Amino acid sequence: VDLERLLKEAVDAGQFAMHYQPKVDLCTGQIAGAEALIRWQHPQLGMVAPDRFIPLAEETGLIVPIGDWVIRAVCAQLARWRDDGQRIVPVALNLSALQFREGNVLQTIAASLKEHGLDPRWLEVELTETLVMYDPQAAQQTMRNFGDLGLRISLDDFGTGYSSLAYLKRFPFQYVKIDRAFVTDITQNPDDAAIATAIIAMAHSLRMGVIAEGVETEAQMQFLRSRRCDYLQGFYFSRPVPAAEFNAMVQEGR
Ligand code: G
Ligand code: G
Ligand code: NA
Ligand code: MN
Repeated sequence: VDLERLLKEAVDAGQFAMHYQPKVDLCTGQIAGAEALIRWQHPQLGMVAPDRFIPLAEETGLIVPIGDWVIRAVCAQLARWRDDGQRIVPVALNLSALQFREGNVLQTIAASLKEHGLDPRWLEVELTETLVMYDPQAAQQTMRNFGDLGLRISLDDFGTGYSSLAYLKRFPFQYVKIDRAFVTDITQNPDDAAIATAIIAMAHSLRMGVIAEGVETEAQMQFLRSRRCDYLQGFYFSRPVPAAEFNAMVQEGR
């Protein structure tokens, strides 16, 4: 199949949807936020995994219009929940390198927030270590602009790329996300346990919150809690789910 051609049509054809994965506060056990993750439902191909089409979208530049759609979709969803009188929590978007470097992503976000009368604190962005380190100077300026708008920024996939600890100090991140690679064997592998523990301590001394990704078991959750990790995200609590299901979880006070 010519996936690129199908991907080009997908935005206009309304084939994308956002799913939401809870971020859980390890002190209260409550849902404190969500990561928004795109899903592509093609009429013939069925569900196409993001791992298959996000890299293609990045190569072809289609990530810019798709990313703009994501921003508008998440803002519209938050506004709909708010207008329905629902309790809402901050939602984080993933930004790709191309969007971050070339798109008018900041203007798109600002316009979308304004259109819906949304306070910027309801929207967060996740940037990967690799994206930030590609051009640290430019990234720092762009991130300042995000900060000026009132958005909080997470450093995604921390520990898997080449990041300089000096940059970590200089960049305005509010959260660090410990990559799943260190979480999977955290209760069996002393090296992974040591790395995760060190990331938490370092982030806290730099006044950043810590989110552990890919938490799948009670034992991993207990370990992270004992090390004072702030939030967990992972299948242990919930997979990424459609908007209605996510909202139901938030309203139940889970
Ligand atoms: O659930 P998961 O299979 O959703 O996501 C796979 C990969 O696709 C992850 O690396 C994730 O960061 C990326 N991804 C998911 N949704 C988006 C999105 O809306 N924008 C971008 N740029 N990447 C996304
Ligand atoms: O790359 P990024 O961290 O943005 O992507 C999040 C990815 O991790 C998504 O594909 C999401 O579905 C996946 N994910 C979330 N929780 C878990 C988990 O507990 N285990 C595994 N294996 N994947 C997870
Ligand atoms: Na992410
Ligand atoms: Mn990640």
